Amino acid sequence: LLMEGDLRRALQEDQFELYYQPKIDCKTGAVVGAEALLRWLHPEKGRISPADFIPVLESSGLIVEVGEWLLKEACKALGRWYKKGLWPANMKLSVNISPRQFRRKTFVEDVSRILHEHPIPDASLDMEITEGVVIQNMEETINTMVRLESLGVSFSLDDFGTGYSSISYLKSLPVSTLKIDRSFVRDIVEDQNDRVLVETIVTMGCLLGMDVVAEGVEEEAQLRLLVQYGCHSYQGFLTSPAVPIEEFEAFLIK
Ligand code: G
Ligand code: G
Ligand code: NA
Ligand code: MN
Repeated sequence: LLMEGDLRRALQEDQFELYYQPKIDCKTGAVVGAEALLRWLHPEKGRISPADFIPVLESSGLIVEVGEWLLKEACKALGRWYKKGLWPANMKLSVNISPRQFRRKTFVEDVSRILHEHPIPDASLDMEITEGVVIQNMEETINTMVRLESLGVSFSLDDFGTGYSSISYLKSLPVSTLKIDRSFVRDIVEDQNDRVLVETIVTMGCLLGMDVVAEGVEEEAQLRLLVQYGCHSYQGFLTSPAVPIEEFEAFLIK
């Protein structure tokens, strides 16, 4: 059982790490961005999946501190890659923002402070949000997003298609990117229904002027279909899982 104490200690003792997974242009194979993903190496229990510990971070409120650490790490990395000429100014790094973090009263000020302390190229920070962020108060959510946009932050709607009313969010929220959940991508080669769903989501996103990213691409055959549908980019084991910063830097150099 994961205890809050374990996580508090993890934060104090630097047991968290940020891994990076590239986002790849479906047609050209070029790197077009990356997603930062949290990793935890427990001293006794080994690797623990974020799917298991993020809910505990959320319920304990520790997500605020970890989220702040994570944003700083991501901005430091961005700044460094940019200085080294590894990160074109128009490329985006995405961080996942959890509902509790997003809804914190001081979130916009916190982000603003971090961006001042760790300068990054203009418009290079993207935040992946899920509908959990929106569920409480749409007006307040939009207000927070607009204020963050004025700081140069853009938004991706994560896990698209898995929730209750995602389509209404596309209508109301200032999101520039739509991420197709990997549960839809997994079987597109074999499953006609999944093909229809993915093609429809891609078409809708394109017609709305959004960037569309497919998650969980593991095979060439899946990629070929995504290209055919006009999907812009993808993430997946076909190119690379999320990897430690040194490995990701080597990937950028290549
Ligand atoms: O990378 P992996 O498949 O192990 O991630 C499992 C889950 O944990 C995914 O749903 C992912 O969105 C979530 N996750 C990973 N890193 C972060 C993070 O930094 N913040 C939040 N809120 N969720 C994350
Ligand atoms: O919920 P979110 O989309 O943030 O989670 C991304 C999760 O998907 C991460 O845990 C990441 O490790 C995982 N992931 C990334 N690429 C692939 C893939 O090609 N196959 C599978 N099965 N998982 C993937
Ligand atoms: Na994500
Ligand atoms: Mn996702």
